[in-house]
Amino acid sequence: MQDSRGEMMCCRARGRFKEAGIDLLVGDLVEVDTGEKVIEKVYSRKNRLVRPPVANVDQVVVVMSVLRPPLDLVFLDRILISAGASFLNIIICLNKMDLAAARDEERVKEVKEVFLGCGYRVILSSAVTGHGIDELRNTLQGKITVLAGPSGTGKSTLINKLKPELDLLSGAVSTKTERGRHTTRHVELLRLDNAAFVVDTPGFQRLDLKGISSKELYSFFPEISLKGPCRFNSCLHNDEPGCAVKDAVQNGEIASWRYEHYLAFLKEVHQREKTFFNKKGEDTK
Ligand SMILES: Nc1nc2c(ncn2[C@@H]2O[C@H](COP(=O)(O)OP(=O)(O)O)[C@@H](O)[C@H]2O)c(=O)[nH]1
Ligand SMILES: [Mg+2]
Ligand SMILES: [Zn+2]
Repeated sequence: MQDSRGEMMCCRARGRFKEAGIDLLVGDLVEVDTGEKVIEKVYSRKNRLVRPPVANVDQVVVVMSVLRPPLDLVFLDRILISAGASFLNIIICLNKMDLAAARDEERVKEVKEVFLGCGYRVILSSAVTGHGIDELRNTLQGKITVLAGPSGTGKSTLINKLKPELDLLSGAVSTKTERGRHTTRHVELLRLDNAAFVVDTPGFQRLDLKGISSKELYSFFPEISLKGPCRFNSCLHNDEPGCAVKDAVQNGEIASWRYEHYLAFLKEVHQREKTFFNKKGEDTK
């Protein structure tokens, strides 16, 4: 347990929590009897993530690197859908800008524009030059933030930059796999200054898009869901005639790579739905 100033205290929880089936989670807001060192009360949660297991998350910062490892836009879109499906506020951080040569920088700026157009906040950063670090710090202020993103993109390094005393383990990216070697396994709220708490942990929930139906998939692509109307109300913007989304891709209003990701995810979700319904059919035979 830690108090609002970040002072740590080791406490027990009252037995009645266990009896009532309440698991305490990182991020829970609690009342503590500081004399007895016992947690007396757990406040109701505004949300809870399963992966990583954290309660009361205000936002997710998705950290991607622009190079080393290379910018993986499919992975980014997957995380955006997954976080969107959990109703989380999302900020995109494109890190290692110091490695971007002029040509890469142009591409990154294009990508940034696309995501700004979708209503996401985008921060360009470098833990090496310090570019964007103040913006990141302001974004985290007073909030509980989960850092998500592939390993090796600089999450631990960015947190170290924000608060050097934490001295988190960061891994040099091995040139062979271009992935970070050390990964952060346990879940802990790290307290930065200005009452900011961050969770630095790999893995994020539902990257396999489980629980998302083909009919709702496009609602996680803001630029697609705002287009329309299409000729058919039920249009999934795939190969239906009179599709306003396809027109918008053709005339450049919607980025073609975003649309391609949408189609690939749609196929994936369709496939799962088909297997699911086939299985159900067999079960009832
Ligand atoms: N050039 C450059 N390297 C960085 C930057 N941020 C992190 N790194 C390096 O990238 C590697 C992986 O960083 P790490 O923080 O462990 O990534 P994590 O797995 O996301 O926590 C380390 O060798 C860092 O020194 C950056 O902004 N620029
Ligand atoms: Mg790390
Ligand atoms: Zn359509």
